[in-house]
Amino acid sequence: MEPVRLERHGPIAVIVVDHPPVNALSHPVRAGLLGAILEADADRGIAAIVVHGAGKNFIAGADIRELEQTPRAPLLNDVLMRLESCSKPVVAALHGAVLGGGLETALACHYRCATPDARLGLPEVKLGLLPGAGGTQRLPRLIGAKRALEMMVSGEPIGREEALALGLVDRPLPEGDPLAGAMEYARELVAQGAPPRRVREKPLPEPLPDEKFFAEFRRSLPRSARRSAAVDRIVQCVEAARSLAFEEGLALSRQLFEECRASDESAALRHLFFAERSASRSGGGSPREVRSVCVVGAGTMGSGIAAACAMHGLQLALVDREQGALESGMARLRSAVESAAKRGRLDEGGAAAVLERVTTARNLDAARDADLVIEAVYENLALKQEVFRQLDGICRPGTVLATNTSTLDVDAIASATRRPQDVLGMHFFSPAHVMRLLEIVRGRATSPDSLATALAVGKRIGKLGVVVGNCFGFVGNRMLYAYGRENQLMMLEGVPPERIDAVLEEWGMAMGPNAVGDLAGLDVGYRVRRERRDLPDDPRYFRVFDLLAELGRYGRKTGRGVYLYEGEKRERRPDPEVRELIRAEAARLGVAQREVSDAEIVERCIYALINEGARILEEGIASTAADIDVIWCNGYGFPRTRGGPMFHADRLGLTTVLDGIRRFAREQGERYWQPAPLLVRLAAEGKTFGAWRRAADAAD
Ligand code: 3H9
Repeated sequence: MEPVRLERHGPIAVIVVDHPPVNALSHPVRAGLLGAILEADADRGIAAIVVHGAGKNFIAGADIRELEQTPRAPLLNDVLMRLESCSKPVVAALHGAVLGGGLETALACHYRCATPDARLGLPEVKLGLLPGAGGTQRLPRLIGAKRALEMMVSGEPIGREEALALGLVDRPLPEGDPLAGAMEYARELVAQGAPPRRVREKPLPEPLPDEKFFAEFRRSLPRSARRSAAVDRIVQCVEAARSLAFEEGLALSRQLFEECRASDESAALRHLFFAERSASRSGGGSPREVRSVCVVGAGTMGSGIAAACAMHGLQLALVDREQGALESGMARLRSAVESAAKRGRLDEGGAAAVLERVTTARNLDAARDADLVIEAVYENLALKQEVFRQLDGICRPGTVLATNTSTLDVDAIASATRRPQDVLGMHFFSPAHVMRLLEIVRGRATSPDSLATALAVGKRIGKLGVVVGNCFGFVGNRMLYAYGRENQLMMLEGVPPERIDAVLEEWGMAMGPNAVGDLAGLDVGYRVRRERRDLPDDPRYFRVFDLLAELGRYGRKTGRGVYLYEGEKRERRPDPEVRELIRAEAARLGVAQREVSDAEIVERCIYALINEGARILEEGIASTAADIDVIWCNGYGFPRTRGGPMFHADRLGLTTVLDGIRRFAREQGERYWQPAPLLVRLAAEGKTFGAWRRAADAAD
């Protein structure tokens, strides 16, 4: 079927964009649109034109897959210039997603009407792009430079009511399909003799932004936005809208768009766009229906998970043996729900409706009616096995039993039941009601349906679920150990912890490894390491964190860890005493002090991460390199503009990474610097992690 068709309803022409799933503006759509515009404009029997998107959305923007190639004519800019030039009124019938090139299309129409579900935005910046089809020139002319800049720099869409208030939408339509209302609007316009109204002919509204305005706007940007080349170019384009004629501003924005499109930043963000969507696919299983969830353990994690479930419409039972724990868990849950309500994040009914869905119990019998149980008790294998043994006796057949363990063997936990096919891991990240990442751990016997159920629940509660295999640390924490190891060794070699953090933060990590350690609590990792039997026999291994934990310096919560946290704001401050402690420990262990360059700090941490990622990939713990990228960008603060560790490695070239690892092996010894066999093979073959599939998967 043609992706664009022209329908005639008496004197009203309707151009229908019908290109599932989201009416993206791929080449055939642009060509179809142009053809339909020319035909409708030339037809004397047509008095007005409506542009409509079939399905649930108007148009969700350019086709992101096509952005990999040089664009083919007709370019969207040219199509929209022609649309705007139409000699009869053109009405945009807005509903659902009106995003990116979709909003730019609406801006080139002469009148805009919208149903209440319309979401209007220019999210290009999230893909490292700027609105390249006139959005940077038309939006400021319509709603003013300040609001236009805010929308383009944040990339966040606005709702219909705000769009009406801003003059971005002219007429509200009732709920449902917008087409009838839009045609009605078009007929009225014809009856009134309303002329075509072209945004490009409007001057920028007063007060005109001056140089000072733009300088201040740039200064007010958060650090991450100031580093983004796309943001910088968006501001340049709006400056051009102020000082240049429309056509010149448009030409400049097109040129800057092309620069963005060709940038590494945009390639990385586009990679993540698709990686995040494919990570959450079920891989063949059918999800079971889940209406009620039972969370066992009302500690920090348990109450956070419970809050996430209840806030997203699930019936929730929170269970803890201890009355005190149950009460403090409920207090945390309530405060999470209330703060979400304050920020307008809850649907109808607000906090009261959410809390009504929550019950508490001291006894596991409360799990009897649950469709899914998530266990979040203390991290101890025997305890968890006992909980699962009991659940096995209590729960209905088919209930999915999940453990929130971050370190224990999911198969060992499943073995306590007679239904290992229904057991899996759901590894949430703290705070569980905020962090998006969810590692879903596939045990040896876990069925595809159980996995699909966990993925579906994850999606429902706003999480990004990624299925991973069962091993110590799964994907995220196992790689974190490799990355953290180099941080620890460099501290012993004499690099101050604050310098390592500063260098890695400058490189793009949201937080350096030492600040992260303090935030998570140095005692947490310390306890985990005491339980492990597989650690290298190396007195230097995580010695600095262990030493600080032994001294009761647990991090933020004790006011001192690697850093000091004093004063009202409790901001991190380097502690000279820690430097001394590390120096003395290095001397005791006989670690020579040496100069380490900024480049070495980055390469040792990041190459260690990549090398471990390559092993994880080859072992099948992660299904694809893209899954690893999704995990590290969403759970560990890896810079999205670098696309994740495996994408970054592919961009650097695997030979470069391998050469670096071999150099470190020569300089530091081979103990930690054995290149992963997959890395060696792919580098030799000139291939990438991104394109690699295990033989069994490739044959599917
Ligand atoms: C742009 O417009 C540049 C312009 O300035 C023009 C310059 C010349 N392209 O998210 P979902 C696919 S840049 C291709 O799961 P939802 C998506 O991959 C663009 N494919 O559904 C998925 O496929 P699959 C600016 C796209 O209901 C399926 O559609 N626009 C695109 O949760 C369903 O997606 C944006 O950045 C696309 N543009 O959310 C908007 N969009 O099933 C990006 C979606 O095979 N899109 N797909 O995995 C979104 O924000 C959400 O997808 C949307 C729907 C809200 C529309």
